[in-house]
Amino acid sequence: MDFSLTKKQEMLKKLSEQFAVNELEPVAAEVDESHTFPEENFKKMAELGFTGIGVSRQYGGSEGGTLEKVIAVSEFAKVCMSSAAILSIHLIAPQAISRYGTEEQKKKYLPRLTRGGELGAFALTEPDAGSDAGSARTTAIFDRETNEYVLNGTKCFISGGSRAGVVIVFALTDPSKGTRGMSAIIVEKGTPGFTVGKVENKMGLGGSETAELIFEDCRVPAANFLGKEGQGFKIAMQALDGARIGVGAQAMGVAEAAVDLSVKYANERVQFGKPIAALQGIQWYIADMATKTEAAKALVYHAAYLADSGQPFTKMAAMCKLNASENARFVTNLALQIHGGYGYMKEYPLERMYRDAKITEIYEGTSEIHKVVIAREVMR
Ligand code: COS
Repeated sequence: MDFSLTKKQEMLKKLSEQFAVNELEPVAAEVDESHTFPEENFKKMAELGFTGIGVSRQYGGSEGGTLEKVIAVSEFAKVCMSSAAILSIHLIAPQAISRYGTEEQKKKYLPRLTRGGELGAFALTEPDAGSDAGSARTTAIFDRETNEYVLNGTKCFISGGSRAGVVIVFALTDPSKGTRGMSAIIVEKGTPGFTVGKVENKMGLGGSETAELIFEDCRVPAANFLGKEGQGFKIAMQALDGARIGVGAQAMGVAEAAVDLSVKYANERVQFGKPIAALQGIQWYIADMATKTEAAKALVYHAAYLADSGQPFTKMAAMCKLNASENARFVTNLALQIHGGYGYMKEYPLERMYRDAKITEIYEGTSEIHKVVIAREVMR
């Protein structure tokens, strides 16, 4: 399989790298420490077209597909995991509207979510429906008289939920039908009955806000219905298949950076009269880290290739996410170890990378859920 990049993709990689180094890296530690959403940088992402990856130019998008997302997200993740997560998760909403939206919805929402700099969010998880997403209880009951859906329920752990202008909410339009009664609805910030609850204080990803969203008799016009009635769970699962490749890209990027930082440090750090790079113990660490990271990258690219060539990719998306996220934890842990006491200090990015890497094993589906998905696909 040929994973070499086209000229356009090479240019995107260069642009992503320059933007990451010039704009994201200088504020990465501060954004994390102060738990501040990098507002200015998100606007710049929109101006440069990153927020419109995978969306038609006709609606303000930048075209491209999964590989373009992988390129941008992994470059961002090398310096700022919060920014990588913000972009990766934001893209779920415009891409879902591109795929399932009516012409009217595309014209209304896509320009806002692409060049317009408005953040998108994806609201599936509930306090009692995490891994078991099919047990979500939020309802959206149709009111014939007003031609509106009335939403009631609470979503939690929603990335970007507190700032998003456009949220795709999954709710039961027919609670008697379980997952087949779930539908997807576009809800705009400011809709009466829609409020932001608790904003979480997390171990990592300080710059990417995570919030509770509360719907109390929140009336949404029927025109905001996304896809068909009862199609919501499938829309969510398909969106998650794509999103999981995005998490694979985050994990791949942070691991690549951890390898590079470790090589640099090992060459500079002198102990016992020579650089620690001369010690076989360190060389073996680096050899393992580099090999496993290359393997993670190959699976992420493979999953992106399948997605972009229109082939089934549920299994490979789960495999690449499971593998890259476990590798990100393994590699950032060893990188921190190689840096010793310095790695534990906030002056170095290692401790942040280690904390940020951990979430990739949990969000967009835990490692355990990915094993369920992979086993089902492999053993059918
Ligand atoms: N693409 C399209 N359709 C899918 C799908 C996929 N990847 N996965 C499942 N479906 C469909 C099934 O085909 C089934 O359709 P029918 O009703 O027509 O038979 C329906 O969805 C229900 O599927 P299933 O029976 O497999 O659902 P389960 O309740 O067993 O749940 C898992 C499946 C566990 C895989 C799902 O709940 C999941 O992914 N959980 C993790 C959720 C998650 O990632 N949360 C993070 C949220 S964002 S931070």
